[in-house]
Amino acid sequence: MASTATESDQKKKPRPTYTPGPYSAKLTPEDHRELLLQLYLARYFDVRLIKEKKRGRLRGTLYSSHNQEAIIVGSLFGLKPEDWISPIHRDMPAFFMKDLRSGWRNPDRMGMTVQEVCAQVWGRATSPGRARDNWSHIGSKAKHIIHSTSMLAGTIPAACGVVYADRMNGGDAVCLTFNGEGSTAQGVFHEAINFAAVHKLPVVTVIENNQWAYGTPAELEYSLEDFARRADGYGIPGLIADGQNVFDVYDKISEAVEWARAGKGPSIVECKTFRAYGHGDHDDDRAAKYRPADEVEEGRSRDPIAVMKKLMVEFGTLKPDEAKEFMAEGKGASEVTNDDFPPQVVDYLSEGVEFAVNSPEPAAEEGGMWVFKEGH
Ligand SMILES: Cc1ncc(C[n+]2csc(CCOP(=O)(O)OP(=O)(O)O)c2C)c(N)n1
Ligand SMILES: [Mg+2]
Repeated sequence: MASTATESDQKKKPRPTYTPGPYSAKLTPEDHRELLLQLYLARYFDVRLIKEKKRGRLRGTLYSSHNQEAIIVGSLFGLKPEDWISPIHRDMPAFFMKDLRSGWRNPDRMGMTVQEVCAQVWGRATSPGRARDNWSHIGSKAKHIIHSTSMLAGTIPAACGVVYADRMNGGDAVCLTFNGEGSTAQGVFHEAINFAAVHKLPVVTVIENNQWAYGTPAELEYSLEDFARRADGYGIPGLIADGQNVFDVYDKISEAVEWARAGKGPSIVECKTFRAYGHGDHDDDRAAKYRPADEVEEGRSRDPIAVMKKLMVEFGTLKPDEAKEFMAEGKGASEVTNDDFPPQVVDYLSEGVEFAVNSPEPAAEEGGMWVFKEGH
């Protein structure tokens, strides 16, 4: 491309490729650094668990959020501690990343601990569900996290009830529900959002459009390109965010959250992304057959960590040399090592992993307990 600017001119005037929006423009350099660390943390959770499984210390299916971390991090960052969330199988880090902004080791933080979440993944007696189920089937009323169900879109009606009650009690909490684009075809998705729209409930529905629902491509799930258009049918706003860009996610979700908190009702925010691997790790080999290799390569080409580093360098909040440190971006679990992550990220998650590995399994006689009221 022809350009009259010399190289030194360009160095003097770095041009951001992305203009911060009304909310992200107010983020401080410290916020940028925290966001980047959180992206690393979400990624490290993913690759560490895959490594743990490969070395035989972990059993059960893993549902990777690799390449989708900017959605988790960017959407949680703008919430107040008392806001509610309902993560699903793709958002496992969200359970311990909620309210991380108030201090990773803050005992009063309104999020689950990394120990609780790891114990859940390992199916140990110390997990919130005492190993009755694994992965995302957890929640915490105290920390304002709606218990995840296996029924896709099933947490949206629960979210409606939670915020309806909160409003009646004089609260102003917002609930962020996370959903894959495939789940938007569920009947309950429509019923719940219609209810939220009619009652102007503060429910923000995040659609993580990763282009696939198990083996079904997006074009066989919905006849329009933008899943945000689902909002039109309910007369509510439908926003679209670049799901690889944490700043854009933060902006669009913050706009939706402010709208909801002001009493204007629900909205949908579609975050466009790409599912980097199989539906779960049991599907990795099959997914490589049903998805064209060039589509996968293209889908993984905008790693959210790399996108954020590039923007931070352009904004002047990360030095070019610093951007070359901790090169986790673009690497799968088998290529990446602990040296590719900031030490505080490795240390923090390792505390959770070691807690889980050293926790006991529940006693066999617990198996029949708490199904019916004990003692009857
Ligand atoms: C009501 C319902 N139908 C089917 C399933 C089985 N199932 C679990 S995840 C999944 C695909 C979900 O795709 P999407 O909503 O796009 O989320 P993604 O996995 O891509 O993040 C399916 C079909 C389910 N859990 N609930
Ligand atoms: Mg999907």
